Amino acid sequence: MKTTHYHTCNLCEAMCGIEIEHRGDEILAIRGDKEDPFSRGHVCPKAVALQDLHQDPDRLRHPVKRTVDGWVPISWDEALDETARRLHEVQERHGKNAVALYFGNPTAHNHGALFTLLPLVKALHTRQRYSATSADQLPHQLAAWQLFGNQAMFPIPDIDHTDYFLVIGGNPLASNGSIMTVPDVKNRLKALKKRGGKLVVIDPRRTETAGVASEHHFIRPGSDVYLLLAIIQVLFKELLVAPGKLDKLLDGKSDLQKLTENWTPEKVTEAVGISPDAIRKLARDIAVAPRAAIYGRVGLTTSPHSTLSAWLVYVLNIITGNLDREGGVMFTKPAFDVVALGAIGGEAGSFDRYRSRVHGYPEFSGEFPVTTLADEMLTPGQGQVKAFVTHAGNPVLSCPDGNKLDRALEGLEFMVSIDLYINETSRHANIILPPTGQLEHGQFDPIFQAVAVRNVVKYAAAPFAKPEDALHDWEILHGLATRLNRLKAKTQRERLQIAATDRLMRKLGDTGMIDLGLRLGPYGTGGKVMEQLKREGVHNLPKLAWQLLRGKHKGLTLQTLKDNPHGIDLGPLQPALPERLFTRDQRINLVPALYFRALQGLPVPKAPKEDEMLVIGRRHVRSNNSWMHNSQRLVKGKSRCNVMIHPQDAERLQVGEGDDVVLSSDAGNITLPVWISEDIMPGVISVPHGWGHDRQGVLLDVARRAGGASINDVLTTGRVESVTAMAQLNGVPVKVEAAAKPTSPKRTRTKKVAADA
Ligand SMILES: Nc1nc2c(c(=O)[nH]1)N[C@H]1C(S)=C(S)[C@@H](COP(=O)(O)OP(=O)(O)OC[C@H]3O[C@@H](n4cnc5c(=O)[nH]c(N)nc54)[C@H](O)[C@@H]3O)O[C@H]1N2
Ligand SMILES: Nc1nc2c(c(=O)[nH]1)N[C@H]1C(S)=C(S)[C@@H](COP(=O)(O)OP(=O)(O)OC[C@H]3O[C@@H](n4cnc5c(=O)[nH]c(N)nc54)[C@H](O)[C@@H]3O)O[C@H]1N2
Ligand code: SF4
Ligand SMILES: [Mo]
Repeated sequence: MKTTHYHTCNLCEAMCGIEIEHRGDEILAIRGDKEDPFSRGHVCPKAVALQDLHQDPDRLRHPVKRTVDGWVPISWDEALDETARRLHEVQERHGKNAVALYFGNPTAHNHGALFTLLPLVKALHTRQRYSATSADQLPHQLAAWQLFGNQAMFPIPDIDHTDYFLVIGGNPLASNGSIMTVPDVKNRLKALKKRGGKLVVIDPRRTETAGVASEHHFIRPGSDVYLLLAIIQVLFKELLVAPGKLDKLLDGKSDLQKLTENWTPEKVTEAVGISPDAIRKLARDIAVAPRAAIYGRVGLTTSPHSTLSAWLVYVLNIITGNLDREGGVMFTKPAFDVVALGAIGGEAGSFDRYRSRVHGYPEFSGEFPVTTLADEMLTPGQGQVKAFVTHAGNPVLSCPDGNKLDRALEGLEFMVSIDLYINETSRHANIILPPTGQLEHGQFDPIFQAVAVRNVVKYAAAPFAKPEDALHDWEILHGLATRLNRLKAKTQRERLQIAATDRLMRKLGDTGMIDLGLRLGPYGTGGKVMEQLKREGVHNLPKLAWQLLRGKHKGLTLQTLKDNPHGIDLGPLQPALPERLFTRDQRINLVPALYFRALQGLPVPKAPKEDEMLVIGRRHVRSNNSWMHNSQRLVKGKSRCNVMIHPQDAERLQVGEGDDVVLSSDAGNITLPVWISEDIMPGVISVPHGWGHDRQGVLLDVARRAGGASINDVLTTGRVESVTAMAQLNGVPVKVEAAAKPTSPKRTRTKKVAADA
């Protein structure tokens, strides 16, 4: 019998509703769910590839252990027991910080993992914590914490109502939006233009988004900070600063004026590559637009000066009165309030409480930047990392200097990966713990609902039953945490407490935790309990949880979501200040001390060197970071992993369309074909990341054959942002040369491993 199941795609941040038609275990079709009030039937090509992921013969279905005879299947009990025991042994022998943890991007798309990662973090109690954050949105979180008192309090563009949308370093038409959950972004942008609004894109490449924009400006990679400073300078100079109702909440306006007064358009124009007239026009257009939203994303947060740039984007919204107003940038009122719950759990934000062992890099939110991960493993001495846990991450392809990390992982005493595949990173593991696949678990998006362009909430039950002998991510993480805690427990009391927590978690399950969060949230009726938690902290949560879940409840609960399988629209974003501010005085200091210092240390920009080539990244709608490349229907055709280059540069290098070039740096080199196009600035090349699956031992049959190479084999860990030491992945100089022409008629791709020490 044919059945239709409504679900949510969790591959990117857009949360598209999907409709899965199946007969038993056989998937017949995956389509957009037209009745999903938020995504309105929109999907991208990746949604259909969920079927490939579900059926992929390379996807692991049971735990495996690496032995001299290769990978062998083992039971869950054996796998979890051995993993916990070996991690515990390493910590006993070498100290707590000898175990490092890395959480990757899909962790954020998995509610079960989000609910259970902190207990594992607590059980291991190591300072060696890492995640994709420091290769991604860290500067946004830092700015949100510094300005609004909570690292999860992101201002979200009110794209459906704005009159002027300025996108700096984001390409939502390919990425489908980020820290701005916005399914069907293309039609929303069309609607913006139709109502007379303007879309303006600032990007070193004429992107897909730039292609539908009213205006596009090429910008020299890494120079956004100078553009933003000059825009703010013009606003002050021309008396266009107008925070409106926010004015009474602001401190530091005159500091900002003083700090920016010398950054004139004339001073920055050469470095930025935008004329002083155009910069002035940008400033005036923002100021006169009835409602404007200024948005910066990955191109801005992973390039030089990302700390300052991310902060200045928020500042620009504030001083033009666009924060917290309709059509500007606004805060969500999420049904599952991760922002408030995070603050109660002590996770509002932190910076530089302690520093990393090898390079002395500052901690951010309990994590070190990925730029020091390999060195913490390779550098001998007290505190050297000897064991590693990865969850839903592939740092060998996603972090700078993949070859160095490869070498570092080789030298570990023990490694475990909680992952679906044997890929570039997990091939180094001793044990791999594979969770259920995307269509075998329920889907709820506490993070992405909290950054969506409307207030929405949805829970989708699993389309397919959990296979026998499979575990969900949350069960694996919880299982490990429980075992580690048992090994550490010294008293009978501690052991009893661990058993009680274990019982509670199993009884609640992931859905119980969702239900609890909803009841505590602003549409639930657990407001009093929430207040109690705020006063007393989380230690009382288990007791309160039971009271709340048992009690009668009139507000929004999990049952409400089950009764509405397409999701619920809770309305457009609404003004929320000052009540929503988490700062102690419920005010916004425009220039917190760390930005004051960073701005004073900002070097005067230099004109670009003539023969220097800066590399930037590129996302494609048919790809997803370093994975989903094992789907034939997504990777088919000519490899999209190529070097986009301007005709002028191609001529100088004497390369023609499709010819190979060698990209090199101190870290290593890769060889890729060129794609010559006027859609990129001269002096800039664009290369997608996450490719090159031909490393030895990778068990991804389709991906292996898909070609390409990893740009992160050329990017170095040494190039870090000066405040946070986070990775620089965009606007990085690399050497580009024509590859020696092959002597045989068939061109073969060469790929040398870095020879650095
Ligand atoms: N040069 C360059 N580098 C970049 C970027 C760039 O633009 N340029 N972008 C950066 C950004 S923004 C990010 S977020 C990072 C991403 O970097 P990572 O998070 O390290 O890597 P991903 O490619 O997302 O790999 C996800 C892994 O999770 C596994 N997986 C998928 N779903 C699940 C699941 O439900 N559970 C579990 N347990 N595992 C799962 C996949 O098999 C895969 O191994 O890359 C960064 N690296
Ligand atoms: N299809 C697809 N969707 C994805 C992903 C994916 O891999 N594939 N990854 C997901 C993830 S993890 C994330 S974080 C989001 C990212 O979402 P986006 O930020 O929208 O990602 P990108 O498409 O990489 O857009 C970054 C843009 O910045 C530009 N850029 C590079 N350097 C600079 C610079 O110095 N200044 C300026 N102004 N622009 C610059 C690049 O040319 C590029 O167009 O996408 C998510 N969605
Ligand atoms: S845009 Fe594509 S990948 Fe992203 S949620 Fe929608 S269907 Fe999934
Ligand atoms: Mo990301």
